[in-house]
Amino acid sequence: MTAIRHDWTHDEISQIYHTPLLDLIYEAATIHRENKDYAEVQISSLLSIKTGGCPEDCSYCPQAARYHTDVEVHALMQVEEVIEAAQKAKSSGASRLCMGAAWREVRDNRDFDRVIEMVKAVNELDMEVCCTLGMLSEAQAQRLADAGLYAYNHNLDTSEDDYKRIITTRTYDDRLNTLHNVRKAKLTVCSGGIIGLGETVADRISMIRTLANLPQHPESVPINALVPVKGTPLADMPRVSIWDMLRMIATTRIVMPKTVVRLSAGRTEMSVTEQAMCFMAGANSIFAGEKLLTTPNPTFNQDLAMFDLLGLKPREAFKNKKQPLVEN
Ligand code: SAM
Ligand code: DTB
Ligand code: SF4
Repeated sequence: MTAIRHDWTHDEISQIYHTPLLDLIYEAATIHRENKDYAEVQISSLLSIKTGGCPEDCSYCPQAARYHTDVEVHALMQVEEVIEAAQKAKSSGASRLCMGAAWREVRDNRDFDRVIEMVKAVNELDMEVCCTLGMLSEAQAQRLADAGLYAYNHNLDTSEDDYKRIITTRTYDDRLNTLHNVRKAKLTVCSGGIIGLGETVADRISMIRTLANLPQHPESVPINALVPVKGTPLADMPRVSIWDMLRMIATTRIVMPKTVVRLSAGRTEMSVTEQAMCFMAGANSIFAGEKLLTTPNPTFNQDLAMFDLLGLKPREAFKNKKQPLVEN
């Protein structure tokens, strides 16, 4: 069995990342196959519960108020609307609903009370509930946990050194501090990044290293390919190459062998063949449903056809609770 390590050096991860591609994929696939459930793919569905108008300046994001994008601002959804969307996602095969809000941070106000009601309601549908709401205090994380939240998504996006180039309105330490608060509340952690922001390979390796050297590996690591959106500062970035995506996924799989690695944003630009290679390289989760938060994604039916073709099956909800992982 591959050892779970938290003391990775930059050079070690760099060596893995630069392994000749087919050897890299083979090694990642081998580690992935030590897990008897390798053909199971976790399906998460995203729901933007509060859209646009965000005060932050994340240079990739169509929801930042300061950029002129086509995103329409939408106030916090009603609980009933969320339940309806969750039921639809569940009947299409999603085991997890991830609710996203274009907030810098959670505030202790009536909107948060409503999110707590949403968490309770989706949890009652026997789905894993995930939220991504920006920065959280420990007390807020605890309130979410008490309401039945399963996971919290908070991405590092890039390396610590590169962060200031991408976002100026908060720091890397703010990000790490929220992850710490999430852990203190015993929630599972979902944290990953984006490639295609103009980062260097060293930045990618450094981000993987930060995630891997946390006291506990995140239970899930989303790897997003930048979706360039008109009006954002990164609108003209070239499309990420499949080879880079494969190297990121395979390296993440090798360095964090038990983690769920999610092939996240960017799938509309990928062929089924390219996605198949990502599953081979150790990806075992996707975001499904025709929309991510504000941008398009393949439909549930397209994904089910792909699962059929590749012999993959959707993972049931709460599997880790029923069969706890040995150690992360
Ligand atoms: N506002 C909260 C925050 O920033 O944590 C939650 C929502 S935010 C949209 C969630 C994540 O979506 C970001 O951390 C980023 O990784 C990802 N994201 C946003 N825009 C993206 C884009 N254009 N392409 C790829 N990923 C994107
Ligand atoms: C993650 O890593 N990717 C998702 C989710 N976590 C919140 C978001 C992708 C957003 C892509 C751009 C959009 O649809 O607005
Ligand atoms: Fe706001 Fe999150 Fe978008 Fe940044 S990524 S602008 S915090 S919604």
